[in-house]
Formats: sequence, C-alpha cells, structure tokens
Amino acid sequence: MEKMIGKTRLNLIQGDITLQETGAIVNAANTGLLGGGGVDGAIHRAGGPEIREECKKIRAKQGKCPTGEAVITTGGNMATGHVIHTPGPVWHGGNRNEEQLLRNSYYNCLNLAKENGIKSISFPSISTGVYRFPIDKAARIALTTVKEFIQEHKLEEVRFVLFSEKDLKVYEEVLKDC
Ligand code: AR6
Repeated sequence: MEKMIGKTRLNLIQGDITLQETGAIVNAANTGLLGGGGVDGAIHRAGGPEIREECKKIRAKQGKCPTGEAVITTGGNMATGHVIHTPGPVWHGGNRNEEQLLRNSYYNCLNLAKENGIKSISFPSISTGVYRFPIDKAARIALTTVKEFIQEHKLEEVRFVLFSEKDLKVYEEVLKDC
C-alpha cells in the first residue's frame, strides 16, 4: 500500500528489512546495542562485524542507549547506507509510559535521518516481537508519528517493512483511517 503525504511516499510492504535499499534502515535494538534476536539479529548477521564495532564505540562513548533514543551506524554489507538503532519499550500493560516511549523511538529515528541528510528510511514494527507491544496500538503510534513528522520535514520515502502478511494487514487497516 502506498500513500503520498505532502511530497513524501509512505509505503507499507511485506518483506525483509535487511534487503531494503533505502538510505537508512531502522533496527529494533536493545539498550545494550550489541545485538540480539529478531530483527536485531538479522541486521547484525546481514550487515557484518562493522556494525557491531561501531556500536561498541558508541557504547564506550555514551554508555547504553536509553529506551526511545536512537543512534546511527554504517549499514556494513547491506544495500542501505546506515542503520539507525533504537531500543523500543518493553510492553508491561500500558502503565509504564510505553506509548510515549514508542513515539519517541519513531521520532528520534526520523530526526536522526534528517540530521544526517538521509532521504529515505525503512522501519520494522518496533517493539511488537519479543517486547510484546500490542500491534494495533503500535501501528497507530508508528503511522501517526511518521505522518506528523513528514508534514513538517522533507523526506522522500518512509517505508514500513512488515515481516508477516498478518502484520502488514494490521498496518494497512490503521493507515486507512489515520
Ligand atoms: N525484517 C523485518 N522485520 C523483521 C525481521 C526482518 N528481517 N525479523 C523480524 N522482524 P523483534 P522487539 C519483525 O522481536 O519486539 C531483540 O532481541 C518481527 O516479526 O525483532 O522490538 C533485540 O535485541 C516483529 O514484527 O523486536 C531486543 O532485545 C518486529 O520485527 C528485542 O529483540 C520486531 O520484533 C527487541 O524486541
């Protein structure tokens, strides 16, 4: 599904984020930044050791990356130029500021892309795997945060790369009425 918002293309597709050729791809990381399972594991495997080396340098400089913040590294061996790593919130039922923290993750990734002159970016569905954030709520937060950002800042394309057909359907339904 594709929708123009101002001059920005907003795309929802099913696929593997490690294969996307956008200027940056986003990693649903953890605060330690040194890799893990899910999409994080897939990105480190596909990108190779250079990404982990840069993450280690960031760790040495600033310590852990707080939930909702974002950092940028090379894309290593992948087609993308950059990986923007953000630890999304773990879902604990909704009373621990999870929604605001997820909004922060999307906003800070977009802002970091803008600051680095990146024109196109691919997102996975942050926090909806191991971190158990309910996907319908997460999709609404993701899409509204992106829409608000691209109304104010110029980006050529924002792409959501959903791993399953079921997840893609959820995002498509939410995009229809937001
Ligand atoms: N391309 C696109 N999406 C993917 C891919 C892929 N190659 N692989 C998985 N997904 P998760 P989280 C989807 O668990 O919930 C890690 O261990 C997946 O189906 O990767 O933010 C980190 O180190 C799901 O829809 O991330 C953290 O410790 C979505 O990506 C923790 O998991 C996010 O699932 C982060 O948990």
